[in-house]
Amino acid sequence: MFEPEQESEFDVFTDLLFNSLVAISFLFFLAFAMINPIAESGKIDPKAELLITVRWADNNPDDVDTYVEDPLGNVVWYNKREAGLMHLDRDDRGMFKDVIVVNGEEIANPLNQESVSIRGLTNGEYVVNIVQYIATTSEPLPVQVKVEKLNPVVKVVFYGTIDLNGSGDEKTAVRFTLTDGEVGDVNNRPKSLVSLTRQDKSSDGGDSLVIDPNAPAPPAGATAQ
Ligand SMILES: [Ca+2]
Ligand SMILES: [Ca+2]
Repeated sequence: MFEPEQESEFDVFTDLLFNSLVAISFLFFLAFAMINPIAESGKIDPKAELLITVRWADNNPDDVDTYVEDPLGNVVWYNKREAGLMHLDRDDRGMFKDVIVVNGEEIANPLNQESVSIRGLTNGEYVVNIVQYIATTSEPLPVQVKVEKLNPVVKVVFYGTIDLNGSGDEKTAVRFTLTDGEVGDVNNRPKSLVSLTRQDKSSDGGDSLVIDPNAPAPPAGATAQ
């Protein structure tokens, strides 16, 4: 006569087991739904004439910043993401599981990459600098820098790896000159863009370079020991 009650307990157990499996399956589905778009993020078409890509190792917690100066003296960087025809897509701060927004959706992203797109070509010299804002180790940080001219066909203007050596280290990755769409004088003669952005331009009538006076300098305490 106890048999029906035993069957009932068994049914409760199987129900719990089944529901747990459903819940776990749903969590797996959610996890894969969030992971899959990462592979797609490389297909974004920036609709630009020039594309500058700065990349360092996936999941590395170090923060690298990209600075680009155009021939008119505009400088784009994390505190001024639009300048002239240039646009910095975002300030990648190197933290694991940062997010990007693609088609309105936030995507978890181990990628460490900043890119600057330039909508139109201006005759004169462009300067591309990289700066290590935060170093978490004393090891040099290899940073890949790529400059592409996109139209009418993609042409790699520069591709190289530059080591950054600690918090505050600024390197000129590449300088190049455009003349009616033709690239020339590719070199890496050092030129500081950080010091340009920290200057007070109000005395010489400059407008586009005036920046927030509260712009943070590289944190002294962040230097690796
Ligand atoms: Ca950054
Ligand atoms: Ca990142």
